[in-house]
Amino acid sequence: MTQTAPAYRMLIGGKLVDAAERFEVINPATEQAIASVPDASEDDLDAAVLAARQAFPGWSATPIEERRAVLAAIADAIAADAANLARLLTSEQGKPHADAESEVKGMSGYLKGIAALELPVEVVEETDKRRIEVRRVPIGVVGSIAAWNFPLSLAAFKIGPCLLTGNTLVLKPSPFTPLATLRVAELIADVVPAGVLNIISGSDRLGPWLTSHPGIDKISFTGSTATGKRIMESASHSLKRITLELGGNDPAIVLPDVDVAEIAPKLFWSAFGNNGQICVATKRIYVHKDVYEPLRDAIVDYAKTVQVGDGSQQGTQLGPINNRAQYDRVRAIIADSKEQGHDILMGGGDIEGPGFFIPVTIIDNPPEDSRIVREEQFGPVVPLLKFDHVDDAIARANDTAYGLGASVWGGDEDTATAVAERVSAGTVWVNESRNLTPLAPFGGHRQSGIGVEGGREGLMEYTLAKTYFLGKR
Ligand code: TXE
Repeated sequence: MTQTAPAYRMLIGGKLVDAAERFEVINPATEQAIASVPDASEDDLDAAVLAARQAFPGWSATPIEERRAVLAAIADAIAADAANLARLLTSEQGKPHADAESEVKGMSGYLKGIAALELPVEVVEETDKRRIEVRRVPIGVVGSIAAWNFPLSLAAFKIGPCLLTGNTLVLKPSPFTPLATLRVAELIADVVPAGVLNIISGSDRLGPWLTSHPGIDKISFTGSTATGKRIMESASHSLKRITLELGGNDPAIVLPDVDVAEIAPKLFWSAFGNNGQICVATKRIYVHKDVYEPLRDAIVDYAKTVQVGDGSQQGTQLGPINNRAQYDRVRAIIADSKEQGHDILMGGGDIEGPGFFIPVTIIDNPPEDSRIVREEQFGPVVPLLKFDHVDDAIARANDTAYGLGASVWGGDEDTATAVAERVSAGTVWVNESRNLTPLAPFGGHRQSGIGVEGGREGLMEYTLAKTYFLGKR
C-alpha cells in the first residue's frame, strides 16, 4: 500500500519534505486544531542552509532579468491560488476573508513591484587615469523570520529583495501561521531553482537555531523589539548582517481643522485594522480639544457598527486575536486600564464562547504614563488623548522608544505636513495611514528596528558594496 504524502511540507533544495515530528496549528476563532505541519529539527535546518549555500553561486551569477522572471512566476503562482490561500490565511490567522484576499493579492503585487526595481552601478570617478565604480553584490544565504500578523505580506517583504539581489533564502513562518506559507512552498516548488528559496516550519526552538546558524550570512526579522534584541545579540557572534522590523507605538495627531465625520472611520481603521495587530497600526490618537468630543463620539458611533466574529463568516469585519499569548497580553493591558479607573467608552469586557475574541475597546483620555499609552498594545484597544497645543501633542507623540510610523490629520495640508516634519518616525502619513509601497523604504527609527525594507534602499540591505578601481593605461 502506498502512503500519501501529508499536506503541508517544507521546501528544501527544491523538494517538498516532511520532518520527523509535526505540530498542530490552531484556528484562533475556534481554538480547534486545523492541521499539523513539520517541526523542523536541527538536521532539517542544516539541510536547508546547505541547499541555499549550494544554490548561491549559480543564483548570484544568474542575470538579473532571469531573477526578475522567477519572482514574477512566484507572484503568478500565488495569484492563481488566491482563493485557497485566502481561506487558509483566515483559518490560521483569524482575519476576515476579504482582508485575507487582499493580503494574498498584496503579496503577489509586492513581488512584482520589487521585481521591477533596479540596482544601478555607481560611477564615482571617470578620469583619464581610472574609473571607480561601486557595484552591489549579494551577501550569501539569508535567514528570514516572519511574524503571525501578516504571514504572506511579510514573506513577500523577505523573498522579493533577497532573491532579486541574488541571495538565497531560508524562510521561517511563525509557528502560529505556517499554513499559507507552506502552501506557497508547494506552489513554487517547480517554479524556483532548487535551493534558492527554502521554506521550513518549526516550533519555538527553530528561531534561535536559525539566527545562530554559522551557514547564514544575514538575518531579516519581523517581530517584537525584545526578540529583535536577542537576534542582534546572536547575530553578533559571526557578524551576520541584520534587518530588524520591530514593534511600534504609532501616534496619530488630529488637528482642529479636520472634517470629523470624514476622518472618524479612517482613524478607526487606522487603529483597528487587522484587530490592531499591525506594526504600523495607530496606537495612540492625540486629538485637539476643539474637536475632541465630536470626534470621540463619531469614532464610538462608528465602532458600534463594526462586526467582530469568525473571519470565515460573511459580514465579519474584525476576527479574533491570532494567538493565546497575544490575547492574554491585550487583556492584561485592558485590565490595567480598568484597575486604574480609566473611562472605557466601549468594550473592555469578554466575548462569550471559544476563540480569542476581544471586543473593540476605546479608552477616554487616560494619563500619558498609563500602560495603554506607553506600551504597544497590538490588539483592538486604543486610547483617545486630548491636547491643547500642537507642540504638546508633538512632544507626547515623540516621547517613546519606538519610531516606526505616525500620522497627522488636518484640513490644511501644509499645516499638517509641517507637523509631520516634526514627528520622529520612519514613515509619516498625512491624511492617510498604514499604506506601504514596494517602491519606498519602510523601517523604524529608534527601537522600532534597524534597516529598511522596500525601495532601492531595501535592496541595498541585501547587498554588500564592492568597489572597483579600474586603472587605465
Ligand atoms: O513575537 P516575537 P510574538 C510584537 C507585538 C506583540 C509582540 C510579541 O507587540 O505583542 O511582538 O509577539 C521567533 N531568536 N509584534 O511573541 O517575540 C519566534 O519563533 C530567533 C510586532 O509572537 O517577536 C517567532 O517566530 N528567533 C510585529 C518570531 O521570532 C526567535 C509583529 C516572533 O517572535 C527568538 C508581531 C530568538 N531568540 C509581533 N525568539 C511587527 N513588527 O509587526 C523568538 N523567535
